[in-house]
Amino acid sequence: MKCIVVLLVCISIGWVHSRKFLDQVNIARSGEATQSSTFRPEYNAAAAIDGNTDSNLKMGSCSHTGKDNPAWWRLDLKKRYKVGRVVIVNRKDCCSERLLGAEVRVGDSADNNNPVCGTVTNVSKETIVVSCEEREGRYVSVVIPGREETLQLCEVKVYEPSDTSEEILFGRFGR
Ligand SMILES: *[C@@H]1O[C@H](CO)[C@@H](O)[C@H](O)[C@H]1NC(C)=O
Ligand SMILES: [Ca+2]
Repeated sequence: MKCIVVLLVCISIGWVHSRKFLDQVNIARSGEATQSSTFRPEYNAAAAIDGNTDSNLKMGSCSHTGKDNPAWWRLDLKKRYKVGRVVIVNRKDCCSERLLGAEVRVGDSADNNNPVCGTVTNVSKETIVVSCEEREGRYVSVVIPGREETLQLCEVKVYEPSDTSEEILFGRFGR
């Protein structure tokens, strides 16, 4: 009996450690998204957190604002998290250059006035990874500063820093 318990504990620890690298939880999926304006109803802010990374706007899974200054998209994570990586899937069928200069901001201010943790500098990549270096906050915003622009996001994924394996484990079963 003791042997089995020890074995199960070992298997669980191994499982947690492999999960840490293989299958981190995308915490964006349980948040709520809003944006500066919505070009068409099907291009609403939630399309960027629907779990579908299709980068063709016509497939109906990208958010798309009108021409705003600044254009912004904001995710409310509902509670404070340490944010590790933010992964952005840009629109690819057209107009990917519109995202150039977009800032990822993380913090507790609900009006996008949070510290910048990364800027989009290369729009030829469909998938853009921004490292937020464990900045803590309830809100993750993508803002295009300084010009009138259209903001399109086909998916935004948010991950906690990869060393918080306990949070990932309990996050999986606690929600
Ligand atoms: C931008 O990304 C593309 C595709 O990954 C790459 O080929 C190119 O070298 C990058 N440009 C810069 C300036 O980093
Ligand atoms: Ca999507």
